[in-house]
Formats: sequence, structure tokens, C-alpha cells
Amino acid sequence: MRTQVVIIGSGPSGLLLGQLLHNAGIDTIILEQKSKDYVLGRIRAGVLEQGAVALIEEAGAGVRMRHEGLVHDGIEIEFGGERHRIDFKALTGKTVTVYGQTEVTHDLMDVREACGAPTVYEALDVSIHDVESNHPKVRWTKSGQPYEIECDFVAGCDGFHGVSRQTFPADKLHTFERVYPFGWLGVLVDKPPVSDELIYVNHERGFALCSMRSTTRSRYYLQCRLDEHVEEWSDDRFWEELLLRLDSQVAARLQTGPSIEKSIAPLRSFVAEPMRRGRLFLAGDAAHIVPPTGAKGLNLAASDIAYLSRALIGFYKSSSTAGLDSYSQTALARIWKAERFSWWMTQALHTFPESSGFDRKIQKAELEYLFNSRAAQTALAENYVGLPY
Ligand code: FAS
Ligand code: PHB
Repeated sequence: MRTQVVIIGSGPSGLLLGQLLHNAGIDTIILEQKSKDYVLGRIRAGVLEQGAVALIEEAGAGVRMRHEGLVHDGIEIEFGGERHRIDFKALTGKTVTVYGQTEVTHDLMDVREACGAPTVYEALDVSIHDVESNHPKVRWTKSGQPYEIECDFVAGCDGFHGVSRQTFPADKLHTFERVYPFGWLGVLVDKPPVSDELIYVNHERGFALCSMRSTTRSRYYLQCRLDEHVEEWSDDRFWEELLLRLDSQVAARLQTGPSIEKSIAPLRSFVAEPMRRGRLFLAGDAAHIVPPTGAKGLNLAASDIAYLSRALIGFYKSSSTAGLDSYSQTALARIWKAERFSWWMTQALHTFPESSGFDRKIQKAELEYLFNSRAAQTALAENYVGLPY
């Protein structure tokens, strides 16, 4: 078998790349280790930057997003029982769109199926070969049968635990990491959100976030210890703790109900450099991870794919390797700015178990400066709505 680009992973990165390349007449195949339902069952990101919205529309998968997505002009940050609004639209002229990653994935899967481009689900034992040659090969098994395909390029869109990054020899890859001493316990509930916009809460008991997926489905998060297990958190315990972290006005608006999803995610900052080895290119979580505090994970995947799709199209349409040769450096420049912002939001809003009295005073000063400085609010706003591609 042969194709032009093999894409490993059917998450947002792989699907978005596959659609943009297909629309440019470039043949692809997506190899996904899980079933379609499993991929759709994962509850992850919720906030899209304007750049990500534009790219999803460019891929032809934006109809439902435009209809059902909620455009938000700002967020609120709560500290010391007081809420302060950061007005993105007034400060940057830009907005964000609240539309779940699950829906983005569903929409991209639908358009891929409609155009007949191939995706192999439950493709196991994927291995990547000859990436330093002009004709790399990818092997996998499906229902016990071995398969091999030759291609021009391999796109590693297989997330943090994927096989692509493991293909780099240890001496050819530099990784940078910070693991945070807490996790996020997330709950999805079919009840209206407490507010029209997201509320990020810095509370002495721990961080909380009030988010949403629609006007009838809410998403809440609580900072929790890393040694905690989701089984220890009944719905009642979750709602009681959330109420303790919200100010009385918001708490009075909270509509609780049975959780339809509940999970704990660890928080880490991670970057792997470079994002290219020969004809293998990494994109999305395969190359970097951010703590979800800045809502950057999915959005960084989108900007990687914007750069990589344009580079590959440039190669096939104009025989130019310029985009491919600059991909890693260009993507990493934007990635590190998002890593910084996500780290800053995490530092500013969470309770760190080992923090000293000095640390807590600095955190308080950071937030009070933010609440009283248009310049500081503009800096937060331009990072949250997304820096230019
Ligand atoms: P993904 O991990 O989404 O997709 C990779 C795909 O590759 C998966 O389907 C996987 O099954 C497949 N794969 C892996 N190994 C493979 C192999 N060997 N062979 C074949 N296929 C393989 N971001 C936010 O902005 N906000 C959030 O609130 C947020 N919450 C998150 C919660 C959790 C628990 C996690 C893990 C991430 C969260 N993120 C969040 C980040 C998340 O949205 C990612 O940024 C986004 O999924 C990145 O998309 P992909 O790069 O496509 O990686
Ligand atoms: C979400 O709705 O899942 C969400 C929103 C904003 C974040 C993180 C998660 O910063």
C-alpha cells in the first residue's frame, strides 16, 4: 500500500490535518489505536481561540460549531470572595468560543467520512520506519492481520502517550517538563451553568472552575490532591466542596444534579524539541502538554496543524520545503508562549501544598495587580484569546 501522508491519531490534531490535506487534494490515511466511540467518549477541552475556530471552518467542519458554539467576550476571576471580569472584547477586540472538543472531534470525523478519506480504527502495534529516507513506512495490525504502508511523510498526532515521539532517538530529542503537585477533578452535568461566562476561582481550599458545554450542560473542576481517586468523590461530596469554594452569589445559582462524567486529570507542562525527524513531524499533545488552566491544549494543536498543513501543501503544490524546514522552530515559538501563559495561570490560581507565606503573598500581589491594571488585564486577555499564528 502507498499514500502521501500517514497520520497517526484520530484526535483533533490528526483529524484537522487530515481534512485540510484532503481538501488540498493530498492523500492521507489516519491510523487510530482506539475505537471511534472510545475517542468520542473522552471529555476534554472546552474553549476555542478564534484561530482554531477559523481553521475548523477552513476544514469545512464548522457548521454546527457556528450554530451551537457560545461566543464569550470575557471571563471572571474570583479571589478573596470577589469576582473581577476580564473583558477580552474591550481589551483585544477578540472573543473565544465555548464548544466542546468532543463536538469538534465528532464534526471532523463526520466530514472525513463524508469525503471518503480512510481512517483505520483499532489499528494496533503502530510502528514507524525509515523516517530519514524519502519513503518512510508505517506498520500496524488490525484484527490480528499485519499491514504496511509506504508514504512521503508521517504526522505524529498520537498524543502524549503515543508512539511517534518514542521514534526519536534519545540523543535527538530534548524534553522540558514540570509536573504540578495537584490534579483537576472534572464533572459534567446536564444542568444550566452558574454564569454566562467562565469563572476561575482562587480559593484557600483550592482552585475551582465553572465552565460549560452549552446553556443546558455544565462542566466544573476542583483542584484535588494527586493521591485522590475519582471513586472517593461522590456527586454530593463534589457539590459540597464546590459550594465551599464559590462566593455566596454564585453558590446560590449553582444547579446540581447527577454527574454524567467524572474524572481526574494530572497537570503537567511538557515540551519535546525538535518536532521533526526527517519525514516524521510531531503535532499537538505528541509534542507538548499544558496545564488546562489557560485553555491552550486543543488550541496549540490547532496552531501546530495550521503550520504543518501549510508546509505539506507547499511541498506538494510548489515543491517547496521551506515550510517543512521551518515547522519545528515556528511551532515551538508559539508553543513556548502558550506554555508560559498556562504556567502563569496555574501559578496564580492554585493552592500549592508546599508554598511558603512569601509565595502566598506574591500570589495575592499578582492577582491584586491584575485586578487593578489594564495593562495586566490586556496581557492576560491577549494570551487567553490566542496570540497570532
Ligand atoms: P489527543 O490525545 O487528543 O489524540 C491522540 C490520539 O492518538 C488519540 O485518539 C489516541 O488514542 C491516539 N493514539 C495514541 N497512541 C497511538 C498509537 N500508538 N497508535 C495509534 N493511535 C494512537 N485542553 C484544553 O484546552 N482544555 C481542557 O480542559 C483540557 N482537558 C484535558 C483533559 C485530559 C484528561 C487530557 C488528557 C487533555 C486535556 N486537554 C485540555 C488537552 C487536550 O484537549 C489536548 O490538547 C488535545 O486532545 C490534543 O489533541 P491531539 O494532539 O489530537 O491529541
Ligand atoms: C472546559 O470547559 O473543559 C475548560 C475550560 C477552560 C479551561 C479548562 C477547561 O481553562
